[in-house]
Amino acid sequence: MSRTALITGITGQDGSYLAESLLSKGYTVTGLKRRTSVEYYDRLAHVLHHKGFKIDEFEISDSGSVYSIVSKYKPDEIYNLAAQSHVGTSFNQPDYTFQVNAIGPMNFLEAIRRYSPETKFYQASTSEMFGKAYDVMPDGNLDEEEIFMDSKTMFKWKKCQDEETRFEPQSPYAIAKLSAHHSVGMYREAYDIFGCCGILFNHESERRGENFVTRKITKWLGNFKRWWEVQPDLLPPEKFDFDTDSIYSTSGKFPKLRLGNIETYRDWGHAKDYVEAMWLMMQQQDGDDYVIATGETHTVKEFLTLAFKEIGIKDFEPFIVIDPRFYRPAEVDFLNGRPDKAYEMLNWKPKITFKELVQRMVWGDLSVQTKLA
Ligand code: NAP
Ligand code: F7E
Repeated sequence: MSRTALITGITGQDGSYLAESLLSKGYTVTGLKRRTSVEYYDRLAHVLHHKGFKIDEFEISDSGSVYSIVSKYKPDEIYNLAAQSHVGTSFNQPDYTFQVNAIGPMNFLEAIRRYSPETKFYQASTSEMFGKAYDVMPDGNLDEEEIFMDSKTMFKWKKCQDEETRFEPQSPYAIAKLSAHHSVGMYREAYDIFGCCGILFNHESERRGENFVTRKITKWLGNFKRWWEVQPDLLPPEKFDFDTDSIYSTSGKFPKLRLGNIETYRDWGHAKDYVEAMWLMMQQQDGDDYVIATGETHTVKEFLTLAFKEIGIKDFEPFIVIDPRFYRPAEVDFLNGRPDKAYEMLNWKPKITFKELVQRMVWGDLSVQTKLA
């Protein structure tokens, strides 16, 4: 008999990639979604009609709803990906964010304890839990910006976060996720439930939500390139006129790209690689926590530079506006994962590089109908 899995957050970026991956491994998959007035399955086009796949409805913040689902399916594996996943939004909706991101996972753990104790549980933890905290590790092969020299040892040291780094969350989102992270540890200890937490660093894709910074940039580039291409005189970018808000050509204007803090560092990978790590964690003998990252960090500015280069623009500065509306009350300045444990224990390594990620996202948005990749 094929193994069974429940995936919450099935309509999200990771849910769609994970469903594809599990179905290709022969699983029977039930995707869980919340009730919405309009059914929206764009990201699931590849799996919607697969015979091993179906969708069921639930609400993660409602314990009765979660208990019913778990006792109905008693699956081999549950992947809890559902969340209010936007850090900026969590500052405006802290209560709701906590209900979904902290109470929701607790509802699943309690349901497993009561109704299906053999079910394995995956919780989508996050690098945001580290917040301002990082460690320093020796490393010999780094860019100037990533290192500082220890005057005694003359080693180069790399700032990074791994499973041992302390948590210093900086947002309601991160606090709620940290609560869920500790809940999994507690249910593991107290009730011997198989629970694992993937401490995933930022991962993006052509299917990324449109208000995360990477996709916001590539979506703008796609729209801009289409506008630029229909300019009758096809001006080179150096010939555009700029004011604070718009880019003028002889025949019209286009709004500039408005962004917040572009100095922050993120460790960006591709979601397709990261869902494989989720599955590998669930195949281990015991539940545990793993950092999943590329081990490389880049600023939003670097992402902008590479992305604009893809459409032939060398300098992105004239095309953007820094808008205080997109600054957060507290920021996470530097994230750089050290995924050595996942390399060693799970034999996992990301395949898609930062440069390829940027290219795939830009080219995804350059085609009018973003193809599922
Ligand atoms: P995403 O695209 O925003 O997807 C989130 C999913 O959660 C959507 O399917 C959403 O449904 C669902 N959801 C939200 N509120 C819900 C509720 N009240 N009840 C039921 N479902 C609800 O996020 P993602 O990028 O795939 O991330 C997956 C998980 O990993 C999230 O838990 C996120 O916090 C975590 N994470 C993400 C990253 C990353 O860089 N992507 C890194 C670390 C951790 P709708 O479609 O109806 O909104
Ligand atoms: O911001 C800066 C922003 O919203 C990245 C989620 O998947 O990864 C994600 O959280 C950086 C931040 O992702 C804009 O201030 C500048 O420094 O794309 P983001 P995030 O906050 O890192 C973690 C690991 C998760 O767990 C989350 O679920 O970019 N930034 N200007 C901007 N960010 C946004 N969204 N919009 C801007 O205009």
